[in-house]
Amino acid sequence: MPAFEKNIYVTMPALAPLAEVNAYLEKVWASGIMTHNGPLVQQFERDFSAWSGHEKSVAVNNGTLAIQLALRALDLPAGGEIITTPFTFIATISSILYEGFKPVCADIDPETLNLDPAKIEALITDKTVAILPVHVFGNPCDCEAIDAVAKRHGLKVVYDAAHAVGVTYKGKSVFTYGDVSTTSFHATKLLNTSEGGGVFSTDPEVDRKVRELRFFGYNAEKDVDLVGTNAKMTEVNAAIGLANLRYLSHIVADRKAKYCLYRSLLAQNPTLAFQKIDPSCNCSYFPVIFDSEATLLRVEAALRRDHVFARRYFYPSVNTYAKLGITNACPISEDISKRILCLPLYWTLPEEAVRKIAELVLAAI
Ligand code: T4K
Repeated sequence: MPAFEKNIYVTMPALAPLAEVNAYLEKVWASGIMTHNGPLVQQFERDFSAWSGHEKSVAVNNGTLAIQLALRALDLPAGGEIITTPFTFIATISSILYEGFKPVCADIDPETLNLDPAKIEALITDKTVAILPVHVFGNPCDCEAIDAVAKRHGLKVVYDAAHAVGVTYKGKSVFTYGDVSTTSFHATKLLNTSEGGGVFSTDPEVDRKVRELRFFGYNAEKDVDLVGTNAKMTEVNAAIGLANLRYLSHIVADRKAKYCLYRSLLAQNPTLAFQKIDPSCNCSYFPVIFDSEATLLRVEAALRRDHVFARRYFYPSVNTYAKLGITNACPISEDISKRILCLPLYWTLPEEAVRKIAELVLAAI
């Protein structure tokens, strides 16, 4: 008999009661405005900025285009090199390539799993135009050290904060660091609009450009001064986001509590390692690092037999995808990628299930 009757996936969307989404949708139906920076998108941008404590948000249709628009808004020299992390989701790298830049991977810190600021400088060449770190699993990067390297070499910084809703660094929203930050409001994220993303900059010029870029490049005079695209968030997506936003503080607190529970239960086994997290980490994922890939595969298979579907975020280390043409080796990322598994963690996951999954992991090791 499997431990769980129904499948347990790595995550489930955090959803407000349908009636609360419908209350917003009624406004959409009444006005007939479905898209084009409508009133709900504007409200979502204002309310989300207020919740997270940064100045301005530009809502877009996903976290991948958010990175692309951020890169485009910075007017970086065409074809330049961008130093980034190999321990990330493919979208970080594909966005760099899609915008015509060359990704160069610097290795990660083995404890925080974020881009190691000490590894950046050796990779800077006369072609380097920017640094693009990721706040991995919602654990903030060492922004001070990264921004100092960037300043010394006259480079721009774009933070991929896809996992980092609600995260602070030195008391301020992580979205306020670098030249621009981006996030994802995908169904699997703490705050979801089904599909969606956000771009944040304290520079009004970057903010203006991103707004134009998401709307075909039109400026306020309906002239086109940028090569834009269609990256608008719809009113329906904003309605879902506004309803979910009311529960966001509760969702973050719930993740942190379940994260701590997993950690305390699994700490019994000294062969397991965990990401070293900052107190402001939003605990959006629960990654476990095993002593070998063989152990990981054994645990993953055992969980599957009990209908638990953990996920190998992030595997493989993106610098090893042959098609991407990244030539630098990143031994720490390559090693950790083979040994890290994210266990189910989401709002509606019962505490009892966390206890049971931890028990199954310990038994399978
Ligand atoms: N930068 C970073 C660092 C990122 O991690 C991501 C995305 C991005 C940029 C780009 O942001 P977006 O363009 O996606 O906004 C998922 C997500 O699709 C992706 O958003 C996320 N990161 C990545 C880490 O994970 P998959 O292929 O692993 O997810 P999927 O569809 O298998 O979903 C995982 C589990 O969630 C499923 O087993 C069941 C559950 N689920 C999923 C969906 C989509 C649901 O219950 N309902 C749903 O609608 O990529």
